Amino acid sequence: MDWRRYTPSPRAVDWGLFVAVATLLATGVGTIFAGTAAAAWVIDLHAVSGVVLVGLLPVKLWRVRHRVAPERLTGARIVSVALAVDAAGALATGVWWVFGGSLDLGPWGLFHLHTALGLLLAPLLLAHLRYRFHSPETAVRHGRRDALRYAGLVATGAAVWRLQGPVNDALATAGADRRFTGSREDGSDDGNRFPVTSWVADDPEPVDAADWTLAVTGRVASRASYDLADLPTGASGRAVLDCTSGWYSEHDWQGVRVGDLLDAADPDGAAAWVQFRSVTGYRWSLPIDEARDALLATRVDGERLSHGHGFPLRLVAPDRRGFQWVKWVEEVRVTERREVGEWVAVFVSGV
Ligand SMILES: Nc1nc2c(c(=O)[nH]1)N[C@H]1C(S)=C(S)[C@@H](COP(=O)(O)O)O[C@H]1N2
Ligand SMILES: [Mo]
Repeated sequence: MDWRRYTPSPRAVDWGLFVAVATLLATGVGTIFAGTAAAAWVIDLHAVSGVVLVGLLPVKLWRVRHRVAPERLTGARIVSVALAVDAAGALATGVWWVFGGSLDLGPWGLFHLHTALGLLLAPLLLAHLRYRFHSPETAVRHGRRDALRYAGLVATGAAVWRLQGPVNDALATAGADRRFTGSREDGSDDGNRFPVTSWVADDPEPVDAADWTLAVTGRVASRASYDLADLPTGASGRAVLDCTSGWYSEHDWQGVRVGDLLDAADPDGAAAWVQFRSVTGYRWSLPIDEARDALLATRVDGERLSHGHGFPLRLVAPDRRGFQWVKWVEEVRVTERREVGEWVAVFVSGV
């Protein structure tokens, strides 16, 4: 069989690689916000782009194999080799994750490694393009034929991605129970016995309930302050905490409906967002209508929340990824606009 018949021309391979890696980066970062099944396409596109890259990378490496002889290694080539190794590593860890692999890297695991290798592609690709960039005019020589080859490659990628589900099921791998986000189940319906995670570095001292109050502030007619014992608890709901580091856990949560706190405080006409603020400075906002249906939980599966999971109060925001479920909440702030700085706070609180 002559593989060249199925292989796009060299320039088209380079552009295909660029598009595949750019798509992988954009969708990889995009999964951070994929909370509902309506966003499953982000992960699907990520996976299909990964399979396309698996198809293209060997073609490119075969073509340039003579350039990497040790005596010919220049700065540009070292960047190229690093890029190839990193891409291969990101692909391998991604595929391994899909089929249920794990890795013990102290506080980190396989999914973290995949994320790190994936993010590293961005600077390496930029450096590589700086050295190796060719203008696009040379790309279109076999335009039609290459387009067909790419259509075939993408279709193959979609088929392979479609097949991994049944293969995982048939082999009963640890990858079989993944959610559409890629996360794997851990500790559902078992009270506090699920992973404790911080987005970056939050690790506060345990909160002393005697010193703690919950303040409702901002664009409200009557500000309020509650002791733990005064909180109008009695609401409950079932929701999935799905952390962007690759695990999810489903529980029954008990606590206060945010809508009940808002009704008591009476937001004014300009109120549009509700920000949940942690004792650590970590904070996140939800649109006010969504916030009404969210829960501030004091208990999980009937157990009092442990310190690690946010005692005395943590946000339960259904259909939102875990990093938005603020722990150790001490203030509910009604605002007109979303605070831009909360982005930064998520990264630097606790550092
Ligand atoms: N204050 C605060 N809340 C936080 C975090 C944090 O670092 N600080 N981490 C978030 C992340 S990334 C996740 S996945 C969940 C984890 O909740 P858990 O530790 O109860 O599993 O809490 C979120 N809430
Ligand atoms: Mo997370």
